Amino acid sequence: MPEKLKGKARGSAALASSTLSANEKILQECNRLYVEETTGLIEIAKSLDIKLLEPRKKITVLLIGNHSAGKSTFINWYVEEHVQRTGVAIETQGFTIVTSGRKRESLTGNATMHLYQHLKPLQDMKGVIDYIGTEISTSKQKKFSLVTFIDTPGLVDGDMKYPFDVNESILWLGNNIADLIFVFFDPIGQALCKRTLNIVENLCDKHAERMKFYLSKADEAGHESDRQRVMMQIVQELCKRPNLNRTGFEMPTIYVPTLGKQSRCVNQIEEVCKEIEKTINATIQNTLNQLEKDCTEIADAINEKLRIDDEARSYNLRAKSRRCLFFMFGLFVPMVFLANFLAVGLSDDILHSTLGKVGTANLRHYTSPVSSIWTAVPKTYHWHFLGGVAVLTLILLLLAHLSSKTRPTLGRRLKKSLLERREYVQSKVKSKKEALYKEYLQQSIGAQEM
Ligand SMILES: Nc1nc2c(ncn2[C@@H]2O[C@H](COP(=O)(O)OP(=O)(O)OP(=O)(O)O)[C@@H](O)[C@H]2O)c(=O)[nH]1
Ligand SMILES: [Mg+2]
Repeated sequence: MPEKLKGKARGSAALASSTLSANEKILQECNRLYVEETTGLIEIAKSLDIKLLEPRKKITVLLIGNHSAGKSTFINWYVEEHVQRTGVAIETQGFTIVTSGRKRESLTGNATMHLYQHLKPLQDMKGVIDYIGTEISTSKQKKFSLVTFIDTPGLVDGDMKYPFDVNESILWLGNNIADLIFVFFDPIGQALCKRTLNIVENLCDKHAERMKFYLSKADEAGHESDRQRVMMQIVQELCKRPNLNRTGFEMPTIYVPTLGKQSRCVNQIEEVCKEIEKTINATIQNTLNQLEKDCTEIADAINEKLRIDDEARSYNLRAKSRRCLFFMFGLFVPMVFLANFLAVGLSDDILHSTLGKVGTANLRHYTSPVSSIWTAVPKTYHWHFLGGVAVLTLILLLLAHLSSKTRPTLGRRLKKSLLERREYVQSKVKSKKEALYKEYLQQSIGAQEM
């Protein structure tokens, strides 16, 4: 790349990173630590048979509710851009992922699946692929750069035929993808739609803490007394379901202020934004805590590998010495008998000419215990005794062979790379995590108090 262009690219990258909020930077940095090509934690963990999940850079908010409850309008209000079609007709027929990006763009089902690999199971649900899409918006309003909304088809009872299994797909998203599930009940339409209640009950069973209920389009509810009545009705209906019968049922009343209707009704729409912020903060803390845990898990796995290697090495050393010992004995026993056989059987002349007088005397002296053994053994058993010596020799050699089995050990290069990786996760990544935590806390406490 020409120097001028390089400078420009660097400049725009710097500009992009300078426009990121501290929280965005923290989540992106955490994500980078996991996915980097060779030094990424996912890759390191994989080599140790540990499966780590890639931390997400954004939280996911799933919006569900009856048809025309105001789900899409809420997203448009949050994003401050008309990304989603709204209206009284059944507007949203499939799933739309609304997320922030560098360029305004609409993606089809296939492109969506490429972008969000973790949504792949949705593809296996018949029909969903044709009814899912992504809207990328450049908006940076509120906390949108850290949020991905999933707009869902309006739920209705009766004859309405969905082109895919709407219940199953919403349940899958709620159970596997969403950090927050907003349920919108509106006062006008089918507030008590059975399909909505069934899905809500099912999701509440496992993820009650993710679920937040809102009385949407509250400005349409008429007078305060009417609104109270509608609320009572909805809460009563919800409480009829055993899974939803919880004390302290909260249902803030919200409406989109920009629609221009004058209403004296209290608008708690800011509570929704606060809920999103709360979840973002919890996600950042969880991600940083998880980073620490994952580093410890990796370091522990490396320590364990090194411990096993040390153990194998000392086992191998013991095995080697055992093998040597058995082998030496195995050879020593027949050699001594052979030497004794020669010392006694060969004539003095032959021995003197090969070993000399002193050598012959020594040979006879040192092998004399074997001669005493021979005299102690009755003559008729000499062959048996010899057989016994042969068996003993075989046993000793067999033991030497069996002791030669060693355990596998790590190669020098592999061991070095394990030590480097342990050093990397324990010092570099953990200190990076400390720095990111500091950066995160500085936003709320301030630098001077830390
Ligand atoms: N007065 C008022 N009208 C609203 C509010 N929110 C949405 N609406 C209107 O309600 C109608 C339905 O809104 P949508 O956002 O399309 O509803 P939805 O839940 O996405 O509907 P489906 O996509 O069909 O499920 C539109 O005409 C909106 O203008 C609100 O807070 N107050
Ligand atoms: Mg909609």
